[in-house]
Amino acid sequence: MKQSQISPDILEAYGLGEPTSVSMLESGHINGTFLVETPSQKLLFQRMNRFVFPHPQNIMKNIVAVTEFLRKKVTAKGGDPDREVLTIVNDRSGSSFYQDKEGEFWRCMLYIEDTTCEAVGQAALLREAGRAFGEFQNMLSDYPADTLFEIIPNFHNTPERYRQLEAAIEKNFSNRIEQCAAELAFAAARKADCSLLVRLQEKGVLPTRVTHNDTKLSNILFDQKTGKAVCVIDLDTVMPGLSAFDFGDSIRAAASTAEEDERDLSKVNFDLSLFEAYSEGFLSTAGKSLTKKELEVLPDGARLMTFEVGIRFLADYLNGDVYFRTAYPEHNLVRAKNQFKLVHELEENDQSMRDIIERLMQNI
Ligand code: GN1
Ligand code: MG
Repeated sequence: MKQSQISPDILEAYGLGEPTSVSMLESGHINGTFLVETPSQKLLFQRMNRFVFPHPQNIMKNIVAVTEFLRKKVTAKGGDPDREVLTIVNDRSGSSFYQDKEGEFWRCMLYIEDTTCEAVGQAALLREAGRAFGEFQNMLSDYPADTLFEIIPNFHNTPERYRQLEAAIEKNFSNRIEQCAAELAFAAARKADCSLLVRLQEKGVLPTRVTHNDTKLSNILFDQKTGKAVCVIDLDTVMPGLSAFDFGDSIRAAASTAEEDERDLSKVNFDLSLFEAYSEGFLSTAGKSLTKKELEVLPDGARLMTFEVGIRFLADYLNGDVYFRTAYPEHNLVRAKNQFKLVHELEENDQSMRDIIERLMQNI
């Protein structure tokens, strides 16, 4: 079966007959996502990437537990859990995932109508995104973190990510080191910075929380008519983590003036007004529950998360593009250059970011 297809046995496992349409959605670098329409419903099927996620069963246990917890919170607030929380659809045997004949793991979710995802934002959208991710973190603040599986160990351990880059340099599997000499020098100059937040976490200065860990703008569904954030999606990496990294990953992805694979670096800029809009939304829902130290390191989270994703793209480029889905040979290098341009601008705007957070916190 081709990677871009969904076979009839999968649909049958979910008790579905002949669909009226099936389309592959191109968003995301990791899983394969399909929209399946039948006369009575719209469903999303996802093939979970077995290379990235060797234990899909554990992901589904995490997601089922977390979404059930969130449904109760949303219901208690008077919200609509079918719209504001992802709904996992079980297969006919009652399982939250299905393994097909080829050994691939699939899951099925309800499609949430009249919503859209955005990759790059405007201020109003970012305020909403910040509010939604802040609220997500808030709702999970009393979730017992130690009951969750750590889906990808060391996922946001920046010094460990740096060691992975060093291993990729050492191997030089794809023989591409010369093409990225400037980027490797940029990374090397920031090696010491990598440990900043992880060290504070190890010392207990920063608390470990239940975090989303992939907070890009496209992981929120917005209401098509009102522009309000409806639902946080892509819960694959919900696990214990740092608030600064969830905040930082959003800034990386959404306070840039271009998408993360824009080649023309003159179009890639850090936009302080977008940073302010996101921060305003985020602090309005998460601000009160964050410690003074957590607030203080939010700008560090933005810089380090951007750097971390940059070195992951670079390592994957050196490893021969085995992790992130690429559309052309230099795609990962383009992404790394793009992220490093942003790191540079985040460094230059460090004080301005701190001033904004401090000012916004005065009204919380
Ligand atoms: C991947 O799920 P997706 O494709 O949105 C990656 C994130 C990166 C992101 C960069 C499990 O996210 O960590 O920040 O690409 N997810 C995983 O766009 O590695
Ligand atoms: Mg993801």
